[in-house]
Amino acid sequence: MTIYQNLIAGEWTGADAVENINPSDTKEVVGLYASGSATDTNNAIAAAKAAFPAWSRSGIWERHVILKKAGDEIMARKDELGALLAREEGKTLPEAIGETIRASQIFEFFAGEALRLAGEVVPSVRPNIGVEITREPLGVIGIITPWNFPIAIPAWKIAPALCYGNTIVFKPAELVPGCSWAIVDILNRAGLPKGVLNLVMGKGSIVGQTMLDSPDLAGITFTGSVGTGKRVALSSIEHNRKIQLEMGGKNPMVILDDADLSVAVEAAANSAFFSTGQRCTASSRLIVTEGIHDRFVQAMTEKLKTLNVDHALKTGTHIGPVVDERQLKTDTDYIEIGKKEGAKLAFGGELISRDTPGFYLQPTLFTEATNQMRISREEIFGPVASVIRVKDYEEALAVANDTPFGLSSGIATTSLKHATHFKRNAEAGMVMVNLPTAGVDFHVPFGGRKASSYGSREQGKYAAEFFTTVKTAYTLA
Ligand code: UN1
Repeated sequence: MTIYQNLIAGEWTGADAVENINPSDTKEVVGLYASGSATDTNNAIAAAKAAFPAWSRSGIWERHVILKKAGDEIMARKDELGALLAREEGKTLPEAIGETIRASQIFEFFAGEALRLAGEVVPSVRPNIGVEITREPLGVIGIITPWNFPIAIPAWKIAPALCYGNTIVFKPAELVPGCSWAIVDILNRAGLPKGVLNLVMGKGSIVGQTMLDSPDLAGITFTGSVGTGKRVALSSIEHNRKIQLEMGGKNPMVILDDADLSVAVEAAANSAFFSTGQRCTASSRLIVTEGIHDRFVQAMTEKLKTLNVDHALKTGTHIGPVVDERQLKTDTDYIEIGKKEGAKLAFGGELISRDTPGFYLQPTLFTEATNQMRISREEIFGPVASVIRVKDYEEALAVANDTPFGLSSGIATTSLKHATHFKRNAEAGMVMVNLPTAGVDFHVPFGGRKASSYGSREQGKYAAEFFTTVKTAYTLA
């Protein structure tokens, strides 16, 4: 089997490789991917540093053309890349193709943004002096991405980094190197100068740690666990480095008595179980008022019976496998914890076997949960959700906000009054009314509050906050 190598200083390199395994069929090796060393990582950082002066002064048309080419190629290959994504991560083929289209759209968006870079010219408070305010690229950016969105999250960090003139050392999650390799290959062929974008696949403990220890990274943008995010933060203070962290969620979905039941069930089932619940925007706490509680639980369990858990590439699959054995163990451990804490298992909870050996788990719904239980406070990152019964809207809002996290918060209601109040008072970076908490647009800000996020927003025009630094220049006329 050929080895998909790392890209360092414009050269494909690396002989040590690991297998990329398909979670829908653990007998299938998706490919062999290089596993980089500390030396590889340091070489990549040095290459990015050497490439920065020229790239930071490159023309905006050159950046536009490269980003546009990449977006176009990703779109043209959406079925093939979507299938690769589904094979390495386990989300269903339609979800994977949708994510691939999103990645293409992100490149198209930032191709456009490259042509719209602008600053401000303002008068000084002193006579005969002019003031210019401009944005300059930050320098070498470290990009560390998680396994759950193998193409969209790399795209939404790489595209703005390049658009604003930064160079990159990119470390994708070890579980899903395939899509990352593909987009680096696409960008490399699209004409990026050597060293502007370096790919170092491999272990967090080696590649990631070497990045954290480097004084030469001006910024790190990271999506992943709270624990690793904290380590990124602490090491970055020492190096006076800018950071952008997207970490966990324990997102609430409030369902009020006046909700349209089918809208509520669609939004809750999608948020909690699609993409196998493996989204930091998933809702795992369904906070339901008394008057609709029993009808909602009944309709949810009916809905769950109709969802097929199976091989990600199989037509008709609604929920693919869990990503790997370790995540499956976390999920089943939390199911046991939920039972011990006294929540009632209303649906699922069991492993299932299919034609191929994979990590298949039923969508799992607890009822009679309280907001104090561990299953309500800790992020599980699997197809497991709990229903928490509350008296009224006021209690629902209080429970929704009573969490260490603050990424996305949803409400199902037909009341304009409650929807408006919730939008203003939900302690989250994103609020969804009559929509799933997960599934976001690519052109508007993404991010959260509290333990979910740190630093400025990702995506859309707001991405410039992280990927640039502001300069104020005064000139005597
Ligand atoms: C989405 O819900 O469409 O890791 C995106 C995550 C998020 C992305 C969610 N950063 O789940």
